[in-house]
Amino acid sequence: MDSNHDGIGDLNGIIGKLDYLKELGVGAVWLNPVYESPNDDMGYDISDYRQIMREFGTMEDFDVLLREAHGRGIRIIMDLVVNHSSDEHSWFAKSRKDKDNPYRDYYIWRKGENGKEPNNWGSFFTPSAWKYDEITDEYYLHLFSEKQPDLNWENRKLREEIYDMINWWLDKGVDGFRMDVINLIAKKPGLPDGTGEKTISGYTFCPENFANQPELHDYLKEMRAACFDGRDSMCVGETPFVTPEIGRQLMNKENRELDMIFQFELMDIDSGRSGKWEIVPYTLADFKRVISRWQEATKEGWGSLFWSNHDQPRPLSRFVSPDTEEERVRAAKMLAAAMHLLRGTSFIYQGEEIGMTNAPFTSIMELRDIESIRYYEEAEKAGVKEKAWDAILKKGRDNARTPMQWEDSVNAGFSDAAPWLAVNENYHKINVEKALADTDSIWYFYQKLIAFKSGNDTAIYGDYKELYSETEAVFAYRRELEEEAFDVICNFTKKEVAFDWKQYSGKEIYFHNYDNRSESVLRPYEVRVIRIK
Ligand code: ISL
Ligand code: CA
Repeated sequence: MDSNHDGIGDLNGIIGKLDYLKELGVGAVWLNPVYESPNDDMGYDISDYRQIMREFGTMEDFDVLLREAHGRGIRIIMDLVVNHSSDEHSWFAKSRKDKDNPYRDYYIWRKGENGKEPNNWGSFFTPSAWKYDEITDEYYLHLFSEKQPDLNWENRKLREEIYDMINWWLDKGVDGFRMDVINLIAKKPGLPDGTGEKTISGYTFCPENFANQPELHDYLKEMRAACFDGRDSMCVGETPFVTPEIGRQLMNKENRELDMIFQFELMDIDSGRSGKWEIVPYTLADFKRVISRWQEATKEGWGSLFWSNHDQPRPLSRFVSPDTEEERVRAAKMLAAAMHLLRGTSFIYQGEEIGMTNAPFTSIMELRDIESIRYYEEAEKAGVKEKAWDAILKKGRDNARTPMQWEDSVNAGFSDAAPWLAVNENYHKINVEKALADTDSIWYFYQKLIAFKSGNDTAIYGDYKELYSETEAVFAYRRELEEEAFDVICNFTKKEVAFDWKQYSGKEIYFHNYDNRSESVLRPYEVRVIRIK
């Protein structure tokens, strides 16, 4: 929400919507980065970790946000982006000056190899992960854009500066952190060449050399002891490329590393070997297997539940394909129950609660996301821009970044100035005001679901067991504690599926998305949550 007519959402805008969040039942807000940043990657490139981005407000505004949120029983979780900083951070300005200054080693510098990059690593946003710097005739490593140089975690002083900064925010009263690509902070010693396939620009994208390295666990333990032990706080690690085995290590209580992680197996389910832009088919069976595997893996730790955030397309456009307004509403409720009744902490992304959908972009000029823009440029050079555009429409990050749709007025009520990214035109029918006026809306379904999830022990602690796994089109599971159990039964398709409800007759229904019962079928996108004991 923009509070000062510049088309950019801001802290005062959030403060004005805290009552809205409270009403929905939200217990904590994760803020994407709000620190000072040149915004090469929308704030994930921080130039000062102890300042608020000017466009978003001031530190005084931040303190008010913290106080007002806490006053309503809402916690504030910050984004912690410490795999890299901005190249405009003062550390990097000093680091690049000469080879013997004390900041040189805060980043990862290497000599070139025969006039080329030090190794063949490809980056997330650019062809090579190295950028040549004339000043000292060396290259620096950047896994993301060239304006996001990777920090060198082998340097003890750098690590201590980061811990000081974390403690500074915790002392201020923030309740925890979502740690951006935290499992990339340790790189494989010697930075060896990747051996996998080459990308379209000839480099090799090789997570095996920069994700989940053994030293990662040492750094996380050290950070935990230096910052979090003895505090009432929460850390969730954003950890692409983790397997359930590594996940267990990261969130196992005794290990003293993280509290939760975001796993990516589900988000990568439609991605091919060369990454997210290679869109591959998957079946609901694959989908169910991934969910069940992670429910199993988080038994000893604690899971985090999400399929929507600022990096992902909208699930309503990605995992189902409703044609009518009625189908959209039903599908959104079905997806909500399917995801958020699993065991773990639910993360809901803005607009999910009103069923927002992907943006109908018509040209690359409308996009703001560096990832999509850079990919399009590369594809254009390689002569495959039509295919790239198709992939961007399906999976580009701006799909989910369009402004929140508050009401059916200019710019969806987000701002009276032209927003930084255009609003989705469907705000005339999909908006908060409309949702609040209809007791049968997706919004009230979420409100009820959140209240249930926060207050029901079975929903919180109950065991998970997949049901009817052989029934195509259906995802179903049971949550069970000694004295109570319920089944969640979802039709993921818009086809009617034969289903025998007899065994459930007379049982209490916790949630449903059709007014009347049916005896022998699951209707399009139908969900029922039924108490069985
Ligand atoms: O966005 C992705 C898939 O579309 C991922 O590959 C993403 O780049 C990766 O999960 C890391 O994401 C995080 O760090 C990035 C930032 O651009 C993302 O917004 C952030 O969530 C670099 O800081
Ligand atoms: Ca503003």
